[in-house]
Amino acid sequence: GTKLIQSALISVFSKDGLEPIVRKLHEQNVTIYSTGGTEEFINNLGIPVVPVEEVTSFPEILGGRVKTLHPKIFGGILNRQDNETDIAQMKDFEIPQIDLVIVDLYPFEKTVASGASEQDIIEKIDIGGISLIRAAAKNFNDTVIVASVNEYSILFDLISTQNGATTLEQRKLLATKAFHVSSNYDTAIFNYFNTDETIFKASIDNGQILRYGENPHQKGFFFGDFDKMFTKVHGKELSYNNLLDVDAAVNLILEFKNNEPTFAILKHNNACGLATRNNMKDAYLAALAGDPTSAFGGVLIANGKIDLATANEINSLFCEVVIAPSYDDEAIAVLSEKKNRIILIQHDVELPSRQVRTALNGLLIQDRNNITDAKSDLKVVTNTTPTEQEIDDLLFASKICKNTKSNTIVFAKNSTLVASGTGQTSRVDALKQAIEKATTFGFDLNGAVMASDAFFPFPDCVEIAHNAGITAVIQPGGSIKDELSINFCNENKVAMVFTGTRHFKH
Ligand code: 93A
Repeated sequence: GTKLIQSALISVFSKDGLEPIVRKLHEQNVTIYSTGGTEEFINNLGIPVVPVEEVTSFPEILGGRVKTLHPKIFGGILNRQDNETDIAQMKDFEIPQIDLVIVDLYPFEKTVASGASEQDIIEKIDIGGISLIRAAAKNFNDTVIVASVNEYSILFDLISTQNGATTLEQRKLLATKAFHVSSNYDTAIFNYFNTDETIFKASIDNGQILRYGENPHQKGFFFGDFDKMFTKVHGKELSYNNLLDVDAAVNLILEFKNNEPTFAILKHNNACGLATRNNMKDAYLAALAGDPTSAFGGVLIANGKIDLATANEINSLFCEVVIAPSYDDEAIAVLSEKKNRIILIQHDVELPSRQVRTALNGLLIQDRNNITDAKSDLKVVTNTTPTEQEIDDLLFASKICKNTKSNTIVFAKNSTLVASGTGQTSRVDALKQAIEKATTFGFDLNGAVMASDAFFPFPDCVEIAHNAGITAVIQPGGSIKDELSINFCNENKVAMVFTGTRHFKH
């Protein structure tokens, strides 16, 4: 429950911001213990302070390396106030109670950054301070820890408005912040020493060493629990690129989890074929027809069981990986005829809710894009309304679009990916690529629909699409020039729906 601060140990490297805190503590009659430089600072403010040496009956030694490291100090911080043995020992050994610990650690990172010598840097590895922080944070049940200047304002409020009373919840929050400080501090020390790649290797015990990274001259590792997501039935070890493709495939097929039999073929993380049919073999054949050239060496994924008939068809294709939730035994036997082909059984496991990648000298983290456009999200913005079939195809195309590299344009017709433009620097280029591909593989675009991952800044896309035969369009909307695209569609009887959701993927 609630505890009152009646005593405090203050040991700070930087004295900045300390004065108002010390004055407030003094106002509340808090007994203050302190180390060398901090004690001198408090003394100079004319505020009474007890040197730790007086508590420990031991001087600061080894040039300051040992100041607070003493049972009388750590006993005062770590004792449990509801434990009878602790209470008795506190009495026996004349250990003073310490309710609050304020620490500002030796500036290790700053010293490294200043280009100081190794010996100077080593001297700035704080031992006593980090121990004080960890001890007080561990005992948050009884002790308040302020491990950084950033928490001074919280502390100041506590002493001013609550007269130094703290709740368990407040102490636990401060302890959490304190462990964040201590873990960052130790990480900085590790990073300073860790110049040797062998330590990097040793530190990735939980990571899997891949044959190489994206290219043979790059090292590669995978951190994750592959076996939780898949059972590998057959084939060679997965490469860095295989894993990226499998990731893209799994994300894509998730969109069609509860659909009729759906089959997708991916290359370089993008779908080059995808179709839904009433049986898996037909779905596969339709996916393959989407782009038989790209399918060579691709990653194949099904949303349901792969049976013998499907496996027989797949067998004549050179492909890297086949993924499905289940297989007929004969299907596995057929697919295993190729020695290197990787066959995975996908388990029903949720993917992480956050995505991480490096950027510059740090990380970018974001939530997964977990919005799948649904019928209820669609706002028809044209005079022409899409037919039921077109609506199905628009939503189908949008699911593929969302899982394709931006800028992207996806054409679909009758639950089949007809063609797409992927990863282009302009939307018009993506559109032209899609038209070119559809033409190459003999598709008739009349009556096909178009999905775009982001809005059209100009009406040129709907114009080009209409001329190619597209009759319905799905896009987020939101351009200041939306009206121009809408007008063009109205004049040419093209249906267009807005979703309100952008689906960039970079
Ligand atoms: O050298 S230490 O690791 N040994 C200690 O026992 C110890 N106790 C506190 N450094 C120690 N400290 C650190 O001293 C604190 O973390 C703080 O940064 C600094 C405060 O010293 P002073 O009060 O003498 O300025």
